[in-house]
Amino acid sequence: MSRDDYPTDQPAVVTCGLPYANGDLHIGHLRTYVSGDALARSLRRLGQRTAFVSGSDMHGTPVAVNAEKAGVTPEEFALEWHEKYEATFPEFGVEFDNYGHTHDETNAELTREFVREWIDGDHVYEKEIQVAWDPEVDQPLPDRYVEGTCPYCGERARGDECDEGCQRHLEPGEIENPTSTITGNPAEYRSRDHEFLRLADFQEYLKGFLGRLEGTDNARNQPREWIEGELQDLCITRDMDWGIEYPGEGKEDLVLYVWVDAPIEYVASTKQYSDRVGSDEFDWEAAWKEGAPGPGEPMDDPSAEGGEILHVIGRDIIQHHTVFWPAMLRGAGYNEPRAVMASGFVNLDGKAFSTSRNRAIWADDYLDEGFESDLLRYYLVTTGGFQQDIDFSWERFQERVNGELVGNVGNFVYRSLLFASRNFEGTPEADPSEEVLSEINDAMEAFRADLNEYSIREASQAGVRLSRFGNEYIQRHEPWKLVDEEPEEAAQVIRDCVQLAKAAAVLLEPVLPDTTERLWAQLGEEGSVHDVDLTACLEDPPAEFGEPEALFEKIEDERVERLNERLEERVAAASADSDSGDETADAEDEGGDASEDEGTETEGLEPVTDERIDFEEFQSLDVRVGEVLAAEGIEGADDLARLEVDIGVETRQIVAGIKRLHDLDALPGTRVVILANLEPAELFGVESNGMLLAAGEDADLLTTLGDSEPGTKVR
Ligand code: B3M
Ligand code: ZN
Repeated sequence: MSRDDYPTDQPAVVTCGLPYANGDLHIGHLRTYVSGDALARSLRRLGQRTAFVSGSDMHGTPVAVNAEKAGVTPEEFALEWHEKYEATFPEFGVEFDNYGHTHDETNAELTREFVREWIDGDHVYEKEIQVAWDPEVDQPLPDRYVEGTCPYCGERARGDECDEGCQRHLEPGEIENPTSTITGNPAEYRSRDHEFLRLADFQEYLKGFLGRLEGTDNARNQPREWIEGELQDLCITRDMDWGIEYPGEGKEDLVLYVWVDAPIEYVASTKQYSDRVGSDEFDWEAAWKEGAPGPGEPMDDPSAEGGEILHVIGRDIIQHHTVFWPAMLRGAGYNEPRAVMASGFVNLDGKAFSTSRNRAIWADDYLDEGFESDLLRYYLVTTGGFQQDIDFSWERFQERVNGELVGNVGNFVYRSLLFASRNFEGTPEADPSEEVLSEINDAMEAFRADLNEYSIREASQAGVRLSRFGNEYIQRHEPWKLVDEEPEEAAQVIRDCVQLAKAAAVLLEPVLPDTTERLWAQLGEEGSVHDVDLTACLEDPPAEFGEPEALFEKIEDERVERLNERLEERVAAASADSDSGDETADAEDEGGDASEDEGTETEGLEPVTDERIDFEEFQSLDVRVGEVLAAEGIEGADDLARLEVDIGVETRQIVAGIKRLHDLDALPGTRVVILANLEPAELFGVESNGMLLAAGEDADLLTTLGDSEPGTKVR
C-alpha cells in the first residue's frame, strides 16, 4: 500500500536521533540535526502539519562511563550536557518544537507503559544469561564497560555495538575475547536473570514493514538481511543503577537497556509538545496512535491512517530504527514509522573525525569564529548525497560559500533589490512575465517532488537554481541599459527579478533560515518567512522597500589559511600531549555519539598496559635531565610553545603543548626531563627535537628532586 504524497491530512512528526549527553558536539553530529530541521521546515512549507522533536539521551553506559571519568554522578553529568545541547541547537537554526530528555518523568512513565504493554501482550520473558564480569572490581560489565571482537565481522567492537565494523547491535555475551574497560582485565562471565523482548513475535510483521518503509535506500535495504533467519531476541534490561527501573515485580535491581527508553523519547517529546500547545494545535496521539491496531489485534493489517513518522538518524543506528523500534511500537499498539533517513558521516580532509586527537570541527569553535550558522547548514545539507559520507575542509567550505552563496544567490538578490530600490523605490508596477512565472512554478514543483523523494539536498537546490536563472535573466535583459530609454521594459525585468528573489527566499528558508529572514525584511515583507508556505513564491512582493545589504560575506584566503593553521596546531598539541600510542582513535568516533573524552574533566586513569618491555628496550630510551634556557609561545598557535633546553651535551629546540598551561616567562632555569632520542618532528612549522616529559592533561612538568646536572641520564 503506498501512502499519499506530502502534504497529507495527518500530522507529521520529524525526529532526530537523540545525542548521548556525554560530550561536545561537532559538525558531524550537526549534519543530522540540520538535515532534520530542514526536512521539518520543508514539510511545513508544503502545508504539512509537522512537529519536530528530539531530546538528550541521558542513560546507558555511554553516559555512565564518561560521568565516572569526570568524577560526577551520571545525572549531574548528563543534565549539564543536556543544557548545553539545548542552547547549541538554536544557534545553528535547529529549532525543535520540543527538546526533552530521556530522564524526565514524561519519558520514564511512557517507557514503563510500553514495557507493561509488551508484558501484557506476552512478548517479554525472563532468561538466565551469562553476563561479562570484572573479577577485580567485582561488578558486571554491560555494554561499553566491555570491549572485544565482533562475532560477525571480526572487527574490534564495544559490548553492544560493532561501531568500527559492521555496525551491528550485539547482545550481552555475544562479544568475543571480552576485556573490561575498567581494569583492562579479561572479562569473566556470571549468570544473571534478564528480561527479553521476543522479536521473533514480530518477524513477519517486520518483513511487511520493511516493504512499506520509505526514506533512504540504506535504511530500507540493509535491515533486510538482519531479519532473515531467526531473529535474535532483544535483552531489554541491564545490571546498572543508572537508567529507568524495570517495571516488573521484584526486579528493582535492573534498569531498562538505554535503547528501550531512548526511542520512546520521540513519543514523549511529542507529547510534551502537545501538552504545551494544546491538542488542537498538535495532537500527539493522532500522530502516534490513531489508526494503529491495538497490541492484541491482528498484526497483518497495519494501518496507514495514523500520523507520518519520519526519523532522521546517523547510518550507524539503522538496525535500532528499522528492526527493534518498529517491533517495540507494534508491541505497544503505536503507529509505525513511515520513513527513516540515515545520513552518512562527516570526514575532515578525507579522514574520520577523531575527538581524542582533537581533530574535529567543534560546534563551539565554528560559532566562536563568527561564521553565520546558515553557511554551515548549506554546506552540510548540499554537499554530497544524504547517505554518503561527506568531506569537510575549510577550502571546500570557502569554495561553496563564495561560489554558490556569495556568487550566485547573494549576488542575484543584491543586484535585483538594489536596482529595484534605486529606480523604483521597491517593486515596479507590472505583472510578472509568463517566462518567470513558469520558472517559479517549475521550482515549486521540483521542491515538492524532491521532498517526496526524501531528498532534502535536491529540494534545497530549487531556490539556488532559481537565482542562477535570475542572474542569467538580468544579464540577458540588461535593465541598466533600458532604464532611461525603455523604462517600461526595465520595470518588467526588475518586477520579474523581485518575484524571483521572493520565491528564492521561500524555497531556501529550510536550509538558510536566518538569511532568508533577512531577505524577507529587505523585501519589505511583514511577518516572518518561516510562517509562509510554498504558495508565497507567487504572491506579490511589497510595493516599497529600501536599499538592501549584502546577504553573504566572501571568505578570504587568509582566513582559510588561519583556520587551517589553527586546526593543525590543535591536532599537533593534542598529539604532543598524548602518548601517541592511540592508534584506534581515528575510527573510534566517526559516528553519531559525542562520547569522547572531554579534556581534563573526564580524564580517567588508564589501566597499566599488559605489554611488558624488557630492560634492553627500556635502555634504548635516552632520557636526560635538561634545563630550560628559553621558552616562548609559537606565534599564531594557541597551545604550542618553543623551548630551548640545555641537555648538557647540546642545546635542543623542543616544541611542547604547554603555552596555556604554564607561565612561560617563569620557566627558564627549571630542571626538566627530556626524551632525547625521539625522532625529530615538525610541529606547526617548528622543528621539535626531543620530547618534554609531563604528567596528565595539565602537562605537570617532570623535574628532579636534587640538583642533577643537565645531561644526566635518567634510569
Ligand atoms: N543516543 C546516539 C547514537 O547512537 C543514540 C541515539 C538514540 S536515538 C533513539 O548515535
Ligand atoms: Zn561487526
